[in-house]
Amino acid sequence: MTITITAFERSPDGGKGLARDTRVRWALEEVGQPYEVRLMSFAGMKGPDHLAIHPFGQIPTYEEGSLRLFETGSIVFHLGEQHAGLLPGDRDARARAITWMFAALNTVEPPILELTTARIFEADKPWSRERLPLVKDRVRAPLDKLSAHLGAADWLDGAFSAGDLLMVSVLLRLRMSGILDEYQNLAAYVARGEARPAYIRAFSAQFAVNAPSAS
Ligand code: GTB
Repeated sequence: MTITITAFERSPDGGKGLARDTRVRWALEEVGQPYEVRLMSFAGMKGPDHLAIHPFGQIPTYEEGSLRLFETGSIVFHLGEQHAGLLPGDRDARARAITWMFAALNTVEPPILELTTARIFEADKPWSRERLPLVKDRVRAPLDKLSAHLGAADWLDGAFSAGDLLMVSVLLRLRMSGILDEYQNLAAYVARGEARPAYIRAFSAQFAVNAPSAS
């Protein structure tokens, strides 16, 4: 059955792979499933056809026959449930991998999103300069613990899993801030994720659409 996902017709990040379709593309590549992409304009994302699939009018979405999904975490989880390569077979290891998926999206990502808001959308506010260090410290708080947990290991819990896919994707957003490089083992962890052939294929596919030179 054909799998179709949605992505920005031109991501504002200019091909850095930070929009969330990259996570879904990466998961699809890890499990070896071919997919098609429907590129969306901002207006199209808010139109009735797309809202019928994604109630919040965002990307990415996932269609497979009559199944229509939204929320990146749910899409990655679905792929992990349906195909080998993202979630371990052992019951307890699988539950732990799912726990790391939630940790990435619920614990580590929210302050990182807040940092993006503070740096970009609040930059012109009179209180912005004073607030930024507080927001950065809120980013560092879970990273201190994550770094201590990872230690010298390659992945969060044994073999690479959907938990690592989401955690690496979340941490990638930090690179430009310089905060990732404060944690040598986390920077190496992210680089390990980016070196996976599946990530390279996913990144290239989004880059072909979003690079400034793309037509
Ligand atoms: N919780 C949802 C999920 O995980 O799927 C969040 C989905 C979401 O935020 N989608 C964004 C979107 O559709 C794109 S990824 N935004 C349009 C809108 O809300 O109208 C967020 C994003 C956007 C841009 C960049 N960038 O340019 O760097 C990075 C990430």
